[in-house]
Amino acid sequence: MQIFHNPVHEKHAGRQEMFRGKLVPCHETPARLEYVLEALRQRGIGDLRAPSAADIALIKRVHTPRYVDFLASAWQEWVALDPANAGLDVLPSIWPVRGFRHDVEPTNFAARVGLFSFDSGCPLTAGTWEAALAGAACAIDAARAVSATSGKHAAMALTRPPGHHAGPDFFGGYCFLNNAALAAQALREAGAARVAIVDVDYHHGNGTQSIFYERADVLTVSVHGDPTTEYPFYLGYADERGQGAGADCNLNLPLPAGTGFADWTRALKQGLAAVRAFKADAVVVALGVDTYEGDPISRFKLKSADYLQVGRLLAGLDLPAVFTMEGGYAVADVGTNVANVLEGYAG
Ligand code: Q9C
Ligand code: ZN
Repeated sequence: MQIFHNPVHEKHAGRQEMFRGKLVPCHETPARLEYVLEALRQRGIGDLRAPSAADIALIKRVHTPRYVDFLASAWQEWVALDPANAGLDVLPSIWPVRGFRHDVEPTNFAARVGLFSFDSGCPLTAGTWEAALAGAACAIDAARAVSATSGKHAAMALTRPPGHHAGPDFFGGYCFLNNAALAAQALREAGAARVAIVDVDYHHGNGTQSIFYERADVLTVSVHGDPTTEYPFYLGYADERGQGAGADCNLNLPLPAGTGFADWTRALKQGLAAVRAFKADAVVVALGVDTYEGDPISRFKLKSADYLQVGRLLAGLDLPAVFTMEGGYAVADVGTNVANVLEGYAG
């Protein structure tokens, strides 16, 4: 399996996130990916590839051009406001809600940050754009690597920062560019008529859902913590089924906090049945392992050995597959859990 590794992911290193009323050290750290690399190396899984240059034009067909341009220049703008800002991260602090205008970009920097984000747990740092862009390139390259194949054949993009909370024109939830959506778009443009995205991260893939909500060519499936109690709260309910041409092309499978592997697997199988019914030509797996029992910010109860079975179930689709790396914050166990998925997948 080709593994596309973003060599500059470590340049995205947030200092603090707003969490339960306090600024706390970021949960989404460079160490997470180092544990994945080490686990893959130890088990001899996959061959590592560096990504090519990111296809910005493709990125601007998934995200709005004005959002991409904002991300590309945000850090420079921040430091230009005050040279001392170079020692601080950008943290969003103000947002437009119902009734506010979204079509006018304020000149004020903080106001523009709020226009393009949805939470204060997602610091934008000096290296965020470079890391996000290289991660996106990994996802696009992984898609292109499997696009000429059929049947079970996979590539993985080791994406940091993760992507599934990033929408058409907003960041949040530790995500800036939606790597899974970019992989799906790349698969479509390489000839797959129908692509499915299966999001197994603990949190609802709100960004991915929003990007494809009115499209019939990409099925989005997400198994996640019930948004009535779990982040991102404002999206991810079962009655969100897609709209317009995209009607019935979105499937949300929310589960209560505390759900264990047996019930989680039943939901995943329902999601995989939808992928088969959709007659997808390829699948993107948004692979978060924050469903793990030891995850510090999530509340499902999967055990490390369960991830082998997750991989086997995904392999049962018998489709070309692109894995993107999403959440998982029990840092020392993230490598084992990701490697178990890939090992189970490879059979
Ligand atoms: N009080 C991903 O797994 N913070 N993002 C939750 C709860 C946001 C998780 C705060 C969690 C985002 C990719
Ligand atoms: Zn998550």
